[in-house]
Amino acid sequence: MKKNNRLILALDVTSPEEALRIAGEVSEYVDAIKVNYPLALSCGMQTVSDLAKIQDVICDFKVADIPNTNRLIVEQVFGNGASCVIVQGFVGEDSVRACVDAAKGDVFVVTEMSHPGGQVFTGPIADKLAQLAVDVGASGIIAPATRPERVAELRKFVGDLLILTPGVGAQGGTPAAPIQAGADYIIVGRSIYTSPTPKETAKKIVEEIQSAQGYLG
Ligand code: NUP
Repeated sequence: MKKNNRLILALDVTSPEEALRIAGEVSEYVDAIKVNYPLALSCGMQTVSDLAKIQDVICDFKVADIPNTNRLIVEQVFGNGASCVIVQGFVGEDSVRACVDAAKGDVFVVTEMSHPGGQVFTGPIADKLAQLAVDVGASGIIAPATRPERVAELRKFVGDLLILTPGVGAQGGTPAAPIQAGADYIIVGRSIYTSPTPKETAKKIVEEIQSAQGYLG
């Protein structure tokens, strides 16, 4: 996955035409497109394959099953042209390792989730989930942009693995804070795809990321 803008679009729309239009509009400002169940279930995996012709696609399927089922899911993800998959770590090392073994690209492990409920169950085990990501050879983790201090803490566990941070905009996080806390990318959905001018909004977010990087020196 390239690292030009440090912005990943969460494309949680439910029409193929809208998905392809927005993806095309913002393509120069994003490094990858993250698809989740809303898009995959409404548009089908053909749209995922179509998007993969425009950008690297991350399938945010939060894969969370026994090792064999995880392997079967991950094979479908990469067979349809995606370059990355997001998986849950709480199902245990064997299940996550099955994803890493089956992947033809990057695997990211969810740690503490960005919403308020994420602090209840995922928060207390997030450090272990980050360590698990390192142990199985994952490419990186998902950490909460809504709690930049947690991003900084989780960085200590993952070394130079990638940290992707959702929760910017609609969930209250800012583009700058997670980057200053050590995130490699921010993930933004609603703020961009519900904007009347998605391209302008994405450009503005990238400018904020660049200012934050400047601040880091
Ligand atoms: O902890 C997480 N928080 C989160 O919001 C892990 C995620 N994968 N996500 C996803 O990021 C969420 O499912 C959605 O697709 C995206 C954030 O979208 P938005 O809040 O910017 O609209």
